[in-house]
Amino acid sequence: FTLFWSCLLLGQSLPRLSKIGNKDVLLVNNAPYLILGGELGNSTATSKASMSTVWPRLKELNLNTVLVPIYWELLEPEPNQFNFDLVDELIHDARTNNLKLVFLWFGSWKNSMSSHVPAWVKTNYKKYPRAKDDKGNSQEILSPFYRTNLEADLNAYTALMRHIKEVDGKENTVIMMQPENEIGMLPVARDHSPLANKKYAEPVPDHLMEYLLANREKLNPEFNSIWAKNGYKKSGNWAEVFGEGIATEELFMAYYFAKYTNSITQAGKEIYPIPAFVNAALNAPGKAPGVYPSAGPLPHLLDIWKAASPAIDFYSPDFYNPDFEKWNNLYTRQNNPLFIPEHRFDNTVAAKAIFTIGKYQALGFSPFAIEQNPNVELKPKEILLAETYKTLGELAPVLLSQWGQNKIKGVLLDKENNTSTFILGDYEFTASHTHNLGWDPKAKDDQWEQAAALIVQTAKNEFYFLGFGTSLTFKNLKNNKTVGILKAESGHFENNTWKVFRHLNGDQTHQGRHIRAFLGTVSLQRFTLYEY
Ligand code: N0T
Repeated sequence: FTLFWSCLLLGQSLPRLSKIGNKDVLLVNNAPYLILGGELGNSTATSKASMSTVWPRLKELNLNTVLVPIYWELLEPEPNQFNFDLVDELIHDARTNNLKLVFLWFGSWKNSMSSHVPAWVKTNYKKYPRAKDDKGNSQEILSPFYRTNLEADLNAYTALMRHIKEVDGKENTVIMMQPENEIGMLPVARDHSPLANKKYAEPVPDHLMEYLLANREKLNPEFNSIWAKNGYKKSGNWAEVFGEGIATEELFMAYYFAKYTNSITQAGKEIYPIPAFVNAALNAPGKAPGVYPSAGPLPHLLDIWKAASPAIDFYSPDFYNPDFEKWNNLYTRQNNPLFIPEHRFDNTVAAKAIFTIGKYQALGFSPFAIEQNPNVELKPKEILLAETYKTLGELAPVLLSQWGQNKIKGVLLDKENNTSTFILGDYEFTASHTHNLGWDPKAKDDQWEQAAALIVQTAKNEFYFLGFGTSLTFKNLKNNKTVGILKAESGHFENNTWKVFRHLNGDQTHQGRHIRAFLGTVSLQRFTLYEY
């Protein structure tokens, strides 16, 4: 069965990636879909009882999608004996709760380690060899260089995909797959097992060299500089082409991790071709390969990953690091679709969901450990996320109708970056943190709570604004006239129809000078502008 034929037979109704204008979009049941997601903590989805209080919590948070691990050790407790009970319960309960699923395959690797492989793999380390450090010590990391490891993982993953196809091929509750989780090499930059050593001394594979040469003009600068330093050598072993040292060792590992993961993904897609992505633990700045989990799909390795893993649709950053915008900019180069499968569930997630969808028109956003403690009352950060997802969900049809046409902008504001300008149609907007208005005593604080807004243009002078902690002022770039507010309303959508809650004027627009929403709660507004 080739990928081509399974696509044809299953028809054009499976979840798939497409484009609207110049942006990627996920199609689910043939319609554009925005993932308002959350990822479960690692051990939550291991029993029906454990999930029972979680489902209502996910509904309270207004998620439309939940990212859930499938654990190899529980799926295949004995070789080739599969237990699909958990998978079936998850699909059934997700449907009952009107939620979609993204499955995370905790297979060979989970946060670098092979902690989720079945006991029969763990204990049979002769048959399923481990990566070794430079002193020959085995790590609890399956070596990507051994066919037996690949075949065992591939056998389980394809059994899973076959099962999903069988039980969900029509309904499409499962919309994407994440093969493996945060792949990474530790505690040294490369595997020193016998086969790894052998491969390291062999020539860089031809097809990788061909890819790099063909894409030479578009290579990411961080990778390009490694290759450039060694004079863009076209052949030789890894150290000859890229230079001696840990930077090259990381490239080498990235290639073989990517190739292994690609084989699994490709085999899964031949059975059931839904989108697949791989996530990365971002490297802590200033740390060396081997110290941080290395060789995953990190920005400086994406050229290698792309060359070796054509079956993987995109690569995603997990956020436990600062510099949100910087990393997202790195992950949106070379047309990589942006999806945030994990962000630490801190007080900033609501702002970042709004910003990510506004600025990048990302496929979606998903805080990690979304369920928190489902038995206690919602905390402020959870309430704000719930309001954000509800409002984004209502605005989604409008957003998706303007997707990829330069009609949507997003801003993320704090004390350091407290204003931002952007252009929509004839207008230049200035977005400013509401603490700049000087009315809030908190403006004197050292840190400002993060504010965010997205603005979508729906007609020449008509816009929707969604967010908090932001004020907007305007300039017309086409003429020298002053821009005023013709009308401003807060409201919401009911069955895709705009319902006005309040007509906003007076103090709420600073007597016609700005559009704004204070911190603390999500506001959805529609406004029109005019010139005088
Ligand atoms: C993430 C999560 C889960 C100060 C950590 C992040 C999830 C995995 N790993 O809770 O384990 O399955 O994908 C690793 C980054 C931590 C960096 C802390 C920096």
